[in-house]
Amino acid sequence: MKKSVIYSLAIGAGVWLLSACGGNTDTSNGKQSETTVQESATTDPSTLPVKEIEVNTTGNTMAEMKFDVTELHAAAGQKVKVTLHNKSVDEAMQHNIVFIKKGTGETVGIAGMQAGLSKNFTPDSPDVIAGSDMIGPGKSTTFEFTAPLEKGEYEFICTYPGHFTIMKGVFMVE
Ligand SMILES: [Cu+2]
Repeated sequence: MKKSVIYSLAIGAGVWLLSACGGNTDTSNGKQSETTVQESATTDPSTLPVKEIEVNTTGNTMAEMKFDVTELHAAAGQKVKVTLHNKSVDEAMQHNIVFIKKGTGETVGIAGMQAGLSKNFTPDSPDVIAGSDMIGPGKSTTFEFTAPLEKGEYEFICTYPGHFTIMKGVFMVE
């Protein structure tokens, strides 16, 4: 198990390095990034501290509603504890936070509508990494999940019908 984890981390690092070398849009310092990748590749994710993330939702209309963050981070394989606070006062503002594979927001959002409220509008799908309960104004909810072992860019959305096109952000696994 441990061996395969390290193997997949090494693959991930290799892919990342290739793209870092090939990409000329990346303005970060290449040397520094390589060091970071090497450190991560030799770190057993189970020894990492739990990453605690607090996210607020704000706004009282479809036009205003949003997450108060646009980008979240975790290390590959790290345990993540997410607390979502719904800061709205309008009863129509029901929200959750669902972590998904990049580019699957529309697919997950539409399948979520069919899944229904009893499933927090979150479908059983390989595109879904983890998600919270759906909560109303003034409520908070906490859940935990393990960040993917594969480094890269993921996304988070609210899967309440009509919200996933507006309420979304980037989840970077490093
Ligand atoms: Cu929402």
